[in-house]
Amino acid sequence: MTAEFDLVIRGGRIATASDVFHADIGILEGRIAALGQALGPGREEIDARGRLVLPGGVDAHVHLDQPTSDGSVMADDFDSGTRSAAFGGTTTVIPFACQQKGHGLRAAIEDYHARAEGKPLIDYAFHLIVTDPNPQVVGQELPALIREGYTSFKIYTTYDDLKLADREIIEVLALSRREGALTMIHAENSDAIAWLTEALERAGQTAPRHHADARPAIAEREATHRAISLAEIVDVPVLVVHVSGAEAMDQIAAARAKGLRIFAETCPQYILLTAADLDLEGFEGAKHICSPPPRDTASQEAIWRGLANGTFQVFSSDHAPYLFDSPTGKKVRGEGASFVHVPNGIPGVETRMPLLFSEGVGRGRISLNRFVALTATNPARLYGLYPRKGTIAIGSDADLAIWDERREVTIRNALLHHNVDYTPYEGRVVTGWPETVLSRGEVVVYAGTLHARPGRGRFLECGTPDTQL
Ligand code: DUC
Ligand code: ZN
Ligand code: ZN
Repeated sequence: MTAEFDLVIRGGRIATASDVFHADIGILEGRIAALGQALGPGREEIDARGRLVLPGGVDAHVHLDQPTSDGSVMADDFDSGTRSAAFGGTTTVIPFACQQKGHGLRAAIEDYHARAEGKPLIDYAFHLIVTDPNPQVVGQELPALIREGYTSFKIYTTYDDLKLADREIIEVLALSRREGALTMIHAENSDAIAWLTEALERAGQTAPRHHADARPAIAEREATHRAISLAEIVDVPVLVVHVSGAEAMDQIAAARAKGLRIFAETCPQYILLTAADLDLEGFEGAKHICSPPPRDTASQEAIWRGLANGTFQVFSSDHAPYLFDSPTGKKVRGEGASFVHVPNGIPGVETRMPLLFSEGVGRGRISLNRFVALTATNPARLYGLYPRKGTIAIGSDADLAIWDERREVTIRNALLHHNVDYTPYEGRVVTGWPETVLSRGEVVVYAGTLHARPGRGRFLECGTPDTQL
C-alpha cells in the first residue's frame, strides 16, 4: 500500500487547550495533514498507544547567549539551550535580542541572528528588549522591525543598564498601541531596591539570602500597579512577566476584573522555590538568585490559584543559564561576594513542562487543557505564532511531544542537556516526561535520545499578537 503520509502517529491520547481525544495524526511535509481514526499508512509510523500527545511547548521567556555587563557569560547558546528545551518537550523558544543603550535595535537583531546561526535544534523567534526608546528607535526602527516579525518587546523598570523612566514606558506603550505590538514588562521598583540594597550592604548583610530582602513583594506590587496604570492611560494591553506572588498577582486580577487587557506570566521558581532556597549552606543560595526572588509558601499557593483561574495566561521558564562553580557564572566576583554582584537567573528550560505537568496536572491543581494553554497555546497566540505553533490542528506545524504520563523521573542535573552545572530542582521526583519530540514532523528526540542536528531550527517571524484571550 502506498504511503499517504510521511509519518503517522498512531493511537495517542491527544490534548489541546480545549479538547482531549484519541486519534491518529497524519503528517505531510512537516505539517499536520489529518486527524482521524484508522488513517492510511505513513512512510514511517510511531505507535503512541498508551501515550499522551501534546503540542510542543512554546517557551516565551528564555535567555540564550545574551551578553552581560558584569563579565559573566551565559552557559547556554542556541545549540545547548534549544537542545535542552527539546528534551523537555518544548519545540519553540523565544529568547531576547537586547538593545545596548546608545545603540540601535537593528544592530542587536543582527548580532543575535549571528549568534543563532547554525545552532538551533528547534524553531525560534525573538522578543526585543528596548533599553533606549529615543525618537529614532520609537519613530522608525521599531515600526519597521514590527513589520518584519519582531512584534513583542520587553521593557524594564529596574536594572540600571536596562530600566526605562515612566515617560519612556509610556512612549513604548503608545508605539505598541499604534503598531499592534505587545509590550512585556519587568515590574520591580528600582529606587526602592537601590535604597534597600544600600542599607543591607551598610549593615554587612550581603549573603545570597539578602537578595530576597532587597527585592520585596511590595516593590514588585508597586511597579506592577504602575505598569497597569500606564497601560490603562495609553489604552493598550500589556503583559507582566515573571510574577512571583499574591501582591503583584492581585493587581493583575483586579485590573482584569475591571475589563482591562492585562496579561501575566509566571515561572516554575515561583511555585516550587521560596526565599529559604536562597539561604542554603555557604554560597549555595546563589544558585537560586533570580529577580523577582522566590517568596514563601503562601505566595506559591496564590500563584497556583492564578494558574488555575486564568489570571496567568503564560507559564515560561525565564531560563537564565549561569554556571554556579565558575568565575564566569554565579561566582563572577568570587565566592562570598555580595548578592549585588551575583548574576540574576536560574536555569529551567528543560524542566519547565515536566514540573508543571507533575505538580499541576498530576496533583489535580490544573486541568490538562489548562496545562496545554499555559505552556503552548497561549504564548503562541499572544506572540503571534498561532495556529502555526501551539496547537494540534490540521495545517499546524507538526510540533509534538509524546509523553509517558506515568514515567517517574528523579530530576538530576546529569540527566539534563543544558550547559549549566546545577538545577534548582535536583532530587525532585516528577511523574510524566516527554519521551519523543517532533519539530515540523521531524523526530528531534526519540525515546530520550537526540535524533537531529543543530541548525535545523528556523527563525519565525511573529504576526500580530492575539490579545483577545
Ligand atoms: N531576572 C530577569 O529579569 N532576567 C533574567 C533572570 C532574572 O532573574
Ligand atoms: Zn525580567
Ligand atoms: Zn528574564
